[in-house]
Amino acid sequence: MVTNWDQFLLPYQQAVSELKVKLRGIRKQFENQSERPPIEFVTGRVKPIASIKEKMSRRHVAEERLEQDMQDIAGLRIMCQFVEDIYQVVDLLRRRTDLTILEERDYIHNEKPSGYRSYHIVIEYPVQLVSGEKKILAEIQVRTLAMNFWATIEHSLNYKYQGAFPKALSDRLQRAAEAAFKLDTEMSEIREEIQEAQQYTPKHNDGTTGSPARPSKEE
Ligand code: 0O2
Ligand code: 0O2
Repeated sequence: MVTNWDQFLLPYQQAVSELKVKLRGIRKQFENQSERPPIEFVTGRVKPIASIKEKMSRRHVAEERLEQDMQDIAGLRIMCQFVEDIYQVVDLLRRRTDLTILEERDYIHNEKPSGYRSYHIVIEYPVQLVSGEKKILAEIQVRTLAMNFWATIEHSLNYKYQGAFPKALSDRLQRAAEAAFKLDTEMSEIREEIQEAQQYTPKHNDGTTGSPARPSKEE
């Protein structure tokens, strides 16, 4: 029985704060090396008590199983520009020694029936408390800006309908999710074409790129 929620949630708050710093640090490291970071921005939250209780009753989670069975009390979100960045971020996370990945769910290539896409990672993360080390579960959602755009709006609309959209609306939302994914694909293709073009653009002696200037008629 959770008698003191503030005390119960304290390690989760610490984990979210620490992980936000660490994940934002990845972006900083790329920037310092003048490389385009695969991370656009990071957000994080501890699940509100009301949402924890609602999910406990919906998923039949007993209070004494809360720590093991509710994986997203601590939640982090990593937003990326391109779909490829998501898999680069996942690789970076797999190589870290300060967290252990327990589960990975690829809802990008296996989108949810709603149309939802993201890459979910459940981690075990050790927080250092005065009483000693405590390992807690946290969920990291990695998604593109377009996936985030769709999920944020769908989530707020869903709230109004309490999860039960009329069929016509859920069909439209599903189509909107496909449109967002097409946008992601198109952006990746544009980026690839630009990269290829840059690869074949001759470099001038002064280090600038671009087609050589046409000789003027006088020359
Ligand atoms: P900046 O300079 O404001 O961008 P905190 O723990 O205080 O750092 P907080 O208040 O808990 O952060 O908020 P949260 O929800 O964890 O993260 C919000 C961060 O995400 C902020 O960055 C926002 O600027 C950033 N953010 C939100 N939406 C977007 C977006 O559409 N694009 C971009 N690029 N960033 C966004 P910071 O770190 O506070 O810094
Ligand atoms: P929040 O904090 O409001 O975002 P379940 O929670 O039972 O649906 P499960 O198996 O525990 O599912 O985890 P899953 O499906 O890997 O991840 C659940 C989380 O993914 C949700 O958290 C959402 O953040 C996000 N999500 C999943 N499906 C959808 C969807 O159709 N639309 C949107 N907008 N988000 C989705 P919560 O619990 O809703 O919490």
